[in-house]
Amino acid sequence: MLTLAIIKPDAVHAGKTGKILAQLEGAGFQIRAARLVKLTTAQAEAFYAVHRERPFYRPLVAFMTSGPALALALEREDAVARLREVIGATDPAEAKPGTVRKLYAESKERNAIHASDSPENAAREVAFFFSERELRELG
Ligand code: FUP
Repeated sequence: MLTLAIIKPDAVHAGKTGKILAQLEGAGFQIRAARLVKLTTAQAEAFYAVHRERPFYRPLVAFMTSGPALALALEREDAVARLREVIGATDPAEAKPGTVRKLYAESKERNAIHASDSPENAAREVAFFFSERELRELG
């Protein structure tokens, strides 16, 4: 099963990409596709459309377009639930010790990593970044 992760602009800028990738691989995830992206405003708006009525939507879009981010299609058994465990709570202050967000997130707004929150969203989000063809050719 595949899920989508994004190492967000705060973590890429801070030089944490390698450590986070090592942690994900150590947790049993295989990288099936990866691309460094600088999201456009339209892409970030579409990706986070579910949050468009929330007060944090505009700042979230601004942050996600502020610099390069690393999109990843990750595979393992029970990938969606297991990746959510590995990344920790949205707010690093509430994240469990050893989770990616506890270790690397600056704040609830600049929280180092995204992970799909359901199998349906994982399918949609993987397809947002990666074509069937590149997943098949790389896999
Ligand atoms: P998560 O699934 O843990 O990434 O959290 P959400 O889907 O609730 O939120 C998506 C993103 O919106 C978070 F990663 C960061 C941002 N956000 C805020 O900036 N403030 C909030 O109060 C909640 C979320």
